[in-house]
Amino acid sequence: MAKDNSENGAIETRVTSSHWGAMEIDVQDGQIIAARPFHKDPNPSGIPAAVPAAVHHDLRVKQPSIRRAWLNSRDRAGRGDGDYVELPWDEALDIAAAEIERIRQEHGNQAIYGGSYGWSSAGRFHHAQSQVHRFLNKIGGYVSSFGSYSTGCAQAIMPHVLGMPFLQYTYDCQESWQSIGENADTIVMFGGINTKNAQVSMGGVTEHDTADWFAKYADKGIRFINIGPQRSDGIEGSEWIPCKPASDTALMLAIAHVLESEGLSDHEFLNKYTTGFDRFRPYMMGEQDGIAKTPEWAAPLCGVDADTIRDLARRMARGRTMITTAWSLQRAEHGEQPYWMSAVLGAMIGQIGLPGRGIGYGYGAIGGIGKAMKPMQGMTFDQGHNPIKYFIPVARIGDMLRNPGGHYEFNGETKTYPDIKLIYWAGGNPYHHHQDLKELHKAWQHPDCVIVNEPWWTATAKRADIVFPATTPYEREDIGRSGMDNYLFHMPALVPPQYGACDDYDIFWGLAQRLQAGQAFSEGRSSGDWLGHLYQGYVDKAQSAGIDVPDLDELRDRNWVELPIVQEEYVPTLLAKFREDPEANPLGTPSGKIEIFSETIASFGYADCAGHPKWLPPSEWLGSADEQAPLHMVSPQPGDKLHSQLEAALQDNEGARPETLVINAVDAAARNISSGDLVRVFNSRGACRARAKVSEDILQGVVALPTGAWFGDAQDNIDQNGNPNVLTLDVGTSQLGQGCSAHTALVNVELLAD
Ligand SMILES: Nc1nc2c(c(=O)[nH]1)N[C@H]1C(S)=C(S)[C@@H](COP(=O)(O)OP(=O)(O)OC[C@H]3O[C@@H](n4cnc5c(=O)[nH]c(N)nc54)[C@H](O)[C@@H]3O)O[C@H]1N2
Ligand SMILES: Nc1nc2c(c(=O)[nH]1)N[C@H]1C(S)=C(S)[C@@H](COP(=O)(O)OP(=O)(O)OC[C@H]3O[C@@H](n4cnc5c(=O)[nH]c(N)nc54)[C@H](O)[C@@H]3O)O[C@H]1N2
Ligand SMILES: [Mo]
Repeated sequence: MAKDNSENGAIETRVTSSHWGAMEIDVQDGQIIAARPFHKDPNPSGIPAAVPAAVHHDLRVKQPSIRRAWLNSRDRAGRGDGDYVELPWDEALDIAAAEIERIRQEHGNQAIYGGSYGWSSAGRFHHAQSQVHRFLNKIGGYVSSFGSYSTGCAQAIMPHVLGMPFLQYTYDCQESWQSIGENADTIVMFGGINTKNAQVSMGGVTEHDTADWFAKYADKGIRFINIGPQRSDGIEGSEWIPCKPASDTALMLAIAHVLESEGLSDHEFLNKYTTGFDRFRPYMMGEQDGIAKTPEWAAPLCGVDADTIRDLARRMARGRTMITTAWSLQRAEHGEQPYWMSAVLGAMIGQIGLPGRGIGYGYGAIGGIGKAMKPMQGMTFDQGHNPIKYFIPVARIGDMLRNPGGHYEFNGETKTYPDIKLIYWAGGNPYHHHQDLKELHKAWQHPDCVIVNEPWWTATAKRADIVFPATTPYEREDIGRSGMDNYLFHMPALVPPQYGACDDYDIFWGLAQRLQAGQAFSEGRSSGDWLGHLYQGYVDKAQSAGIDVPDLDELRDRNWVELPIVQEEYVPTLLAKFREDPEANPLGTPSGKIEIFSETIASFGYADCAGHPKWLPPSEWLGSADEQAPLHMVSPQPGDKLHSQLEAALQDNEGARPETLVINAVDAAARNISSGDLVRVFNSRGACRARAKVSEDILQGVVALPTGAWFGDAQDNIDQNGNPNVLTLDVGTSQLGQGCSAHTALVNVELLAD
């Protein structure tokens, strides 16, 4: 942009993209003075308001910083004590490069963990994770990670059931909102469909239209049934069936039992399109273990009475039904089971593959799901080849650091944890996202060195040995484009790099040069050259797909363009084609059908994930609650922000921290707690402060504490800010999925003096 203007007092406004949607940003005298949602967005998120203060905040990492004790004596135990030495870029890069080299020489590249999970920022080129992966690949590779915190468990289980990668199912194979609206009349939502979560999407969604679809459905009389612990998980007007967290599989089994015993299951569908119902049925009917999975059996487990379950089953069988399952259900111990079981339910109802009906996962979890878009190839920065074959399921980082050389099971294989000497993180905040932070912190002492690129002094940056200050997207030029959106953005450098910040690309280039990989990393291109190169590749692909996009100069000029890729007419999904002709279009499972029983999974011999879905209570849930920890804590995504991002500014808002804990009125009264009171949330793993919000809209026995508050100073052993991960359980979902179990945690709450 023309910085000249903005430097003489004039206000200049440009649009840029973010994970929470496009924003219009006002710049004056080299400062961002305001950020508003893009004018084309019908339901914008409130997140942009925090951008100006965050970008210029005093909590920016200002210079390359090295932890004094590590610099002096390579200390590993004091991570988190906050005493850093600021060094010039050249010196800090020399020290980091020398340490990387030492570790490569002494231990090999399999001692470097570069999974570097996290959302970082929108923008196709300056994508921190791609940058760190490319850098590490060019110096000989790194231990990588599989899956995400979002859907790691689903990514492992669902290919066994539906025969395709879970994310392919999610993005390419789900019914569109339009098709659901036209064809369904009953939408049964396990975990709800959360419009607050639909504000966000990887790379951004420009027109947040999820809420509008619901308004249209409501006008048509479509019925929404929200099953879960919180009324607010369903859109307004939904019927709410309160259900205990982690008990959905029991409820689903009971619905299945009703379908089968009342002759409502679609055996024609089961015979033609599925395999293994005969192996599952005896378990469900109680012929195998003597326990019939009836509504009376499920009622005390899930807290839904037997008549309601029966009625629900009948409505699902008679209606034109879409069953949706939120991602949250698989972010819990045994999260494989409700995912698998909801597919079995869908199959028993027999509507899978019909337009707008059947099964869906993660609608509303992020904004783009359900948006019908013509496929168009994107822009991705080539990460190169990783010769190191070691990887971990992403949420097993604590176990890996604790058990070098240890064995563990993952999806049918026995694997070994590598011995990590160096962690390099760019674009993520493990001290926000990982479970059981106190245990993580102990494990974090294991490596010789931790390097982090970060714009702000997050909890993770504060626990690194070397911190490189990274620019934010407002300080560098980039392109914004998401496969789930119909807009394309030029993201201008709105303000100069703040303090001493550098782009991730230049940080890695500086390191690569010192490690004799400068040319391999850069291929002789500056970041400006790379942007042009990536964009040209995109233009070429768009042209061959018959879609007209402007060249880079024109895009710079126009700032944003709307792409003509919204899909108006119905396109049959892979499941629709499978339904049409299962012989010609088999699924990618061993049987070519939906697997209600999986020989493959059965052959793994896992007690925590058998050959068919089962009710397996987790180690912590209301069924195992006791006096010490009587309440189930769910830790949903924050409604007012993206994870821990922009927290530097948000935590300055009056009353914003500690984070708000939603507690049921009966539980609050028993503890003499009123709305606005300061409370202590605690269990045997840790404790944090929170601000109580007393509500009738959460099931008794359940509390909800959103994620995202920066793990703060643990004064008196209490996290002052309210990060739920001081309380959560760090176990894999099962030996099969090894996903994160964030929603599995029992806690207690008590009043704190203000
Ligand atoms: N208890 C509990 N825990 C959870 C969950 C839960 O439901 N409950 N959910 C989990 C899920 S689904 C997720 S996805 C994770 C999210 O966890 P994360 O993705 O780790 O969270 P973010 O706050 O988005 O972290 C991104 C970091 O990147 C930084 N960043 C932004 N732009 C740049 C850049 O250009 N360069 C660099 N170097 N850094 C940048 C940001 O400042 C921020 O610190 O949390 C997980 N944790
Ligand atoms: N505003 C905003 N939106 C976001 C994000 C953000 O940080 N901010 N993060 C994004 C990311 S990375 C992801 S992965 C998605 C996550 O999307 P989801 O996984 O769908 O979201 P959550 O908010 O974790 O959970 C939704 C609800 O599930 C309910 N729930 C928890 N456990 C259970 C259970 O056992 N059974 C039932 N029936 N319900 C349960 C809780 O009441 C919770 O409010 O959200 C995305 N959207
Ligand atoms: Mo996520």
